[in-house]
Amino acid sequence: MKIDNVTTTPFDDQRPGTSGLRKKVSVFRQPHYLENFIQSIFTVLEDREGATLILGGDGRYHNAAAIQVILRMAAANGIARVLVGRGGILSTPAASCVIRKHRAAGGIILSASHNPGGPQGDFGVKFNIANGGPAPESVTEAIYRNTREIREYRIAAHPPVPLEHPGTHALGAMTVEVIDPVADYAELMERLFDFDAIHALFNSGGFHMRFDALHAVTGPYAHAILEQRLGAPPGTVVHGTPLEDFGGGHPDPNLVYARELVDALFRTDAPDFGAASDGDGDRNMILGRRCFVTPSDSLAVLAANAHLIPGYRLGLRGVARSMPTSRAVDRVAAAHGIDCYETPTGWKFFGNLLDAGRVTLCGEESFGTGSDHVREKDGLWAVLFWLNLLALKREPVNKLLRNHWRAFGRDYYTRHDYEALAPEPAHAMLEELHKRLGELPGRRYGKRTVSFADDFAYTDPVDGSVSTGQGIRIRFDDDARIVFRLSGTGTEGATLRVYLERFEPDPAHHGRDPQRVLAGLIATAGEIARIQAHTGRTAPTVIT
Ligand code: G16
Repeated sequence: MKIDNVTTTPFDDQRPGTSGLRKKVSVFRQPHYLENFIQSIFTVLEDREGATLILGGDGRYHNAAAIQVILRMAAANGIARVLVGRGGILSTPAASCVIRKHRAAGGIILSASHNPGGPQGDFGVKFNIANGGPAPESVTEAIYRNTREIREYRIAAHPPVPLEHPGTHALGAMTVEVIDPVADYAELMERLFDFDAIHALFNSGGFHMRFDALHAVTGPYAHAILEQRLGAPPGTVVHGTPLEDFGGGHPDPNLVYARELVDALFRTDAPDFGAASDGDGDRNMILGRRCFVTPSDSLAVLAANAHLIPGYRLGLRGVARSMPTSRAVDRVAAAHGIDCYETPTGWKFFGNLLDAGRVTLCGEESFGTGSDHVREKDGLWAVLFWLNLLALKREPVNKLLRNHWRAFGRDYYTRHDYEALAPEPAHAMLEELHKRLGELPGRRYGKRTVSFADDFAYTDPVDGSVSTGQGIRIRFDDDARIVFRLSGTGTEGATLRVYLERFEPDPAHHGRDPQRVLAGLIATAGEIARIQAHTGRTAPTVIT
């Protein structure tokens, strides 16, 4: 097999963000762009000679072409064996599962997650390490340094490897194994959850579910697990065929982009349970009949009930949440006497805590929940966890939630996103806020006084690494909280995220509309950060 050493020059925009390198498809299609980044991954992967690598993606536009390039580069860089999902498909949690099960040196996942796809949409490359989780910052920074210095990449001359059917192919000295993308993952789910109980729920005649795969990667997984194994009637999974452009939709499971599902769950003939996942299958949204469960509440409910689920019956070692996630899970942890960790946004920050056995469950407000079963957040896992709970409790989602709030209190919560802002004023706004942090405590806004303000910094308790500048936190005398940060996953301008929350202990006040309850705090956020003056925006683009 002929191997070419191709001369190249560095690109200056290949620093991975919150979750891998995400850019417009047009950026990735520039000559050498993908190759430079992939070579930088292989260069950093020191034990690549003879190693096994996992490869797959969410099926979005450019997935198929990129996989062939990566296979040829893997062969040229001494990888011995690559396991690829059939058709180039692997959800992010399934990739994590396969990396762990097959003791691979790592995996490359092609996805821009919930960002739109298609020729005008986004593409992305994520690198996961041997524990199955996203590469930590030390590794992503090393990859980035390589992209700044790269002068040459290695690629084998070889025709495309057929990926449509399971089987084994030789690419020079390297073996390419095309695997069923669902099998290993489904087997793991069956070990964690009571499939018999969920099967009985689906066949009780009184329970109906709708799962919206948003034409993204979870379709094949949901069809196989919910309909074929668990006996949910055909048609339970909608939009279940992955499409390169996600059918023109935005594969983000939230109240705005999964509108069709939300509408279906709020109709008079609504199903009992609704759920959706995102482009690459790691996010989840949970709905009951006329009821939306915030991701922060979902994490708290799962933590409070984990001991009822077979895979977690010994209890939880601890829990973790990203800093902007509401403190609902903290209350469960306190009641159960277990540790609760607050980490920066980004699943990679949970990796060390999970590996060290300090936490079992973790989650984020950004529709991500997961556990130590893999090292990624896991959309379908969260759905199965809820189904298992519903099968045991046999009560509506809204009742389960109300009972949870009665026991622990309710953290009213919302996130306001201002998308596609001009980057300069957005950064200037946060810099201004940063400079004023010292003067905020003691200041009065409406009926609240600021009690605390900082820019969140995190010291990893396992390896001692420090991550600074992770978001501005402002707390008030009534324990209400506002967090400001810029998204690390957008590809168009800057996105400001404003996270708002307030605790309500009294069950008599648990049935209110969060936007109303938080209206005063929302106004205060606009005032403190001078959002309109800096951005010209009078309202957020997305409210969840
Ligand atoms: C990624 C990360 C998450 C993060 C989310 C939002 O999710 O894995 O940890 O919470 O982005 O990040 P940001 O607020 O910086 O946009 P995904 O599903 O896009 O991989």
